[in-house]
Amino acid sequence: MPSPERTMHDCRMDDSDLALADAPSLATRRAPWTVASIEALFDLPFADLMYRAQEVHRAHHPPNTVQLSTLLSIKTGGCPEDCGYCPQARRYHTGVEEEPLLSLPTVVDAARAARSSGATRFCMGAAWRGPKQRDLEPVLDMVRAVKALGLETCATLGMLKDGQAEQLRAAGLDYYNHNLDTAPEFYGEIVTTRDYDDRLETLSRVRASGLKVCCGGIVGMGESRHQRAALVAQLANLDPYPESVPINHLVQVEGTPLHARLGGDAALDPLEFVRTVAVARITMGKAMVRLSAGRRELGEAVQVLCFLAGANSIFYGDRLLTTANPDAAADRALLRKLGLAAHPAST
Ligand code: SAM
Ligand code: DTB
Ligand code: SF4
Repeated sequence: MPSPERTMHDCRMDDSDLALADAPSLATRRAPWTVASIEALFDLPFADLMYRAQEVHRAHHPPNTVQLSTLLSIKTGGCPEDCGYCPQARRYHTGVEEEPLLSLPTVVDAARAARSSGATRFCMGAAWRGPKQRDLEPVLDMVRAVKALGLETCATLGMLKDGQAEQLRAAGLDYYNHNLDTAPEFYGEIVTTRDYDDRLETLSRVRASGLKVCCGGIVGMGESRHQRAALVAQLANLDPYPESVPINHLVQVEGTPLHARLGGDAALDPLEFVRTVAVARITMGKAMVRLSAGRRELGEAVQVLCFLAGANSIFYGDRLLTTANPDAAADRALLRKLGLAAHPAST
């Protein structure tokens, strides 16, 4: 049995209790990560942290492969929520116009194009608080069609009601993305139109439906290191932890409250972002750790450190949802330079 309180030494010796983490069906529940033990990881000398992350990464994943995932905003803008980072919230003046749900052929064309340029995963995002049943029906058709192309499928549509996760799964969805975004104690400073428990409730519906969970957060919103550790603790203590963990760097968009609050400049030392990736890798060894929003702003050198820290997936394609992503050609060149191969879907 792992001890209830993890120490740095525990982390080193048992690497997140691999044996237990690998067998979630065992009756034994994993001991929870304490925020203090995760902060101790953050506090390691940088080289030691990277070494530890590499050890865990190589124990669970091919070390020189990265999954390419393409995002498509299927329903852009006009969102009623007030997430302080988000350019799609109706109440902020960010220049993002509300658009209707994309048509099925448009989505299929985009998915086909993504597949032709090498993506093996396709994630569909909608600027909804949550889907109404009449919204969900056309999305189910999109999921069926994208799945039929042989792509791994992911969707992020907001909060789900009873039965909706099951419908998505039956249509062929592999993963549902729903981020916790930040530490519970900081959440209320970023979003007020829902609370942390609402997020956790949707995550438990997703888990119960048999869908795989994609859940991560955003770094660089003015949170403290303690709060970054608390976010990772929340993620790593989900039982089982998410199969997919997107780590976003805040993209500061003019017109959002966070842009006003943080002044538009990089709010965070980039090495702190790298540390967050490494700590996510160490605490969630088997997960796909996705280097998500903010790669353009981070630049190549920091991205390389993120790969060394255990990131093994990127969003690939010239756009995220509404903001710019590195050019696909530049990404291919970067991966080639590093000897990183695109790897196939894991489903
Ligand atoms: N509306 C749904 C929801 O909030 O769950 C799904 C779409 S929402 C845009 C998906 C995720 O994008 C958010 O949870 C957040 O983590 C991320 N995101 C949104 N705006 C961002 C920004 N400016 N920088 C970094 N990540 C962002
Ligand atoms: C995730 O964690 N990040 C992606 C995806 N899941 C849906 C979204 C990033 C959005 C960045 C801001 C934008 O482009 O609108
Ligand atoms: Fe809406 Fe999602 Fe943006 Fe929040 S993050 S404003 S819920 S689209």
